[in-house]
Amino acid sequence: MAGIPSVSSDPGHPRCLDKPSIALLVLNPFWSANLVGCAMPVQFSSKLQSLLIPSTRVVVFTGAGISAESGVPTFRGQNGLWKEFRVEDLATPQAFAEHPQRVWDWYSWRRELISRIAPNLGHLAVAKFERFFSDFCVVTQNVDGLHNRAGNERILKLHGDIWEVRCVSCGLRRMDFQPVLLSLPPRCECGGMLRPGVVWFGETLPVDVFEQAVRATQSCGLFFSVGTSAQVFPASELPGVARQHGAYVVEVNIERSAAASEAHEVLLGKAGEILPALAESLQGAMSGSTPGNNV
Ligand code: BJW
Ligand code: ZN
Repeated sequence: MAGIPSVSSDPGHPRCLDKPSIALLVLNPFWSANLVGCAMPVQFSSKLQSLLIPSTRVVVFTGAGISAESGVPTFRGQNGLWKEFRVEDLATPQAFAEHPQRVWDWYSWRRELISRIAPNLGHLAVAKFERFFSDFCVVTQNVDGLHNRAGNERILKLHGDIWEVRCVSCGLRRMDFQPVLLSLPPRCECGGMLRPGVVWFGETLPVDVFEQAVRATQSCGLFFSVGTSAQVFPASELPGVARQHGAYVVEVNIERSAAASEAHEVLLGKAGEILPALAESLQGAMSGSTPGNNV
């Protein structure tokens, strides 16, 4: 990926965090205290612990919150993009039809920002999950490509990819990783205008990708919903679908989301702190040690 720094070049994310800031709310009454790795205690239920075995089918569903600790702004909330920008000016097909330059300026700014940052400990933990669980996929609403850069391969991108460009005339799609595009709006070889390869409000999600996401959600045994407000349809339905089909649903978020009521267990805290703790617990399972012994 030309122009994008690799994971290993990122010195900004220490392995252990000095000041643990996690407050955990565990809704399942049958929970055990497990202290894992680093300095930070993370507690989760014995039910969740029992599912952290390679044969469990796992889906990790992610939203903007997992990238927040890398420096990618979220959409909603105090410092969210929608506080500063209007959705209808930037993230609808109508906005692009009427003001392509304005829309591209915004995407160009975001591409440049994302090109300068790196996956964080949360992304890296999700990449460890993929190596541990034999049936695993990431279903992400994020367009930033940070799961790819963290090393995940099985990724279903519901809202497209900010690094993809698509011709509005001939339909050609290609990846373009240049952080700064030379002329905006960029043009296709056919002369048509290129648009960002993302899904805007009012547009249909890529049907095959969404179908695969629903199938994976319906058949998994453990479903993590990480860093999403679960306010955007149809992605917001997935935690409920997972629960209806028998999965154990775990939310990881700094606050309860609209989908928290679908979760069996809510782990309140930063994804970049909770997910690495879970990943360390997997390593304990691999080596046969008990995570509780790490105290
Ligand atoms: C942390 C953390 C940390 C922070 N650790 N956690 C009325 C009018 C018109 C349309 C509609 C309508 N009502 C419903 C609709 C449909 C519409 C919709 O849902 N609108 C609602 C907003 C009302 N949906 C659509 O139009 C979709 N298409 C559609 O429905 O087509 C029909 C269809 C039907 C059935 C099947 C298939 C299709 C398309 C939606 C496209 C969304 N596009 C965007 C932009 C993508 C491109 C880009 O990036 O520019 O996608 S909008 C934006 O929201 C982006 C995100 O992917 C998406 C979800 O946001 P997300 O990820 O949840 O982020 P936030 O910011 O909301 O939340 C962050 C969370 O992280 C918070 O909870 C924090 O607490 C947490 N957090 N730091 C852990 N460190
Ligand atoms: Zn074209």
